[in-house]
Amino acid sequence: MEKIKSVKAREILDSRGNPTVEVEITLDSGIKARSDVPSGVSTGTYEALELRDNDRQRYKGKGVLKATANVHNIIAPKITGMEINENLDAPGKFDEMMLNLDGTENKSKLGANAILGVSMAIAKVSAMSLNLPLYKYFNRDSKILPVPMMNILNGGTHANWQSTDFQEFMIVPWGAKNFAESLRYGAEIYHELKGLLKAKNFSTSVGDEGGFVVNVKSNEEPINLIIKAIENAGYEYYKDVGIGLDVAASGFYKDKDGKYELTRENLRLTSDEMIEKYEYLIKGYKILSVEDGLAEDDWEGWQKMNKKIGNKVTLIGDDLFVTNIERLERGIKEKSANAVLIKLNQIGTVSETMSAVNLAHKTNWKTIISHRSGETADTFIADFCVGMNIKLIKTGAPCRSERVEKYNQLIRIEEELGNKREFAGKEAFK
Ligand code: 2PG
Ligand code: MG
Repeated sequence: MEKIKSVKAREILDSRGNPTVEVEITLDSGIKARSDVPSGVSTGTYEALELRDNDRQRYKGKGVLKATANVHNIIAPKITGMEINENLDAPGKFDEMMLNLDGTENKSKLGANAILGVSMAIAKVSAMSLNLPLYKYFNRDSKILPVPMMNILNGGTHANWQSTDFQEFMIVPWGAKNFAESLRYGAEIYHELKGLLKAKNFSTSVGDEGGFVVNVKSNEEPINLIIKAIENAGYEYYKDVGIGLDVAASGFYKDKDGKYELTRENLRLTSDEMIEKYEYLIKGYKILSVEDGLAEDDWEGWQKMNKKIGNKVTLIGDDLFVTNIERLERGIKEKSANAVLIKLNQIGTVSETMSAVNLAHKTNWKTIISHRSGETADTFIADFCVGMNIKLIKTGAPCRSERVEKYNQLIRIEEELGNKREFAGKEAFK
């Protein structure tokens, strides 16, 4: 049985040039693994706490030296010397210990960034000590490759509000025959879109997730541009490639009067009017999914929305559920949505994330694994996705290495699985 020899944390940079936590764990045998923690900007209020130093002298207060110190001074002394289990509850045992050390509701004592860095690194060294690829560590029979949801037009905070109010316009190449092909469809369409934007004198600079930042007049215009790009690339809209949206409505919901403010369209809408807008878009464009169509506290609105359009579209809760099992249980009970976005750093441990995924699957809800807008080169989510039988992944445009590297890892996994592999394809939305 292998033991943990050392635990080291360091402050590194994420894709936005902000500090984040990296954890490196070494076993007695010399096996070593590193994990990097991502960071969002359109974060949900109910996410676990990302501990920042708030020292204005460094990185405008965004340093993470308190979090790395917590790994060194509080977590490392407890887990150094502990045995890595030879079975799947390895992250569970360590996660439970860290939850006890932290003792708060939202991981505010140690920081979810400190805890998650350790939790992911434990999973990685455990897999390595068993001589398994990470995806097989979560399930030795895993074989399903997800459909990528590629965010090729960035809005909201990811584009500093210089583009649409809706945050993400994603192409979904669900008609491809395997993962590598779906990625090829996506990349070809991305380049077609670039040409189209250029021809129309739009900017082709990109936002935080590698999608274009386009100064359009409405939140509908990008849909038409993207459909044109899909057709220009030689694909049939919907049959080969569909569209999914992340509205990220909490970002433009105004608490004072309970209205959703769509600056691009000069509109202030109620929940009901937002739902009507989605009905119109779904009818006109056969949109496949709408994420965070309403704000994170608008439980009543979500219930209405799901009742009205939940049978026609995948309704994904991101800020609403924050990968938190209690919020997810409430959503299931109230029939608020039919899918949940999964982000490890929203909850802060691998095992709690696994519980959220398992609960969703048991309830027949769809799950979508997601990157954060601030990312690193860590490809943990690609393996986690396959290992947990998650059939959809969103990890940005086919542009910017921190996004593309996750897709590339899935190409490697697909190749390694050989004949055993299956591509989720259209089943992913059933
Ligand atoms: C989202 C995410 C990722 P952020 O809203 O789904 O695309 O954005 O990481 O900024 O919360
Ligand atoms: Mg979202």
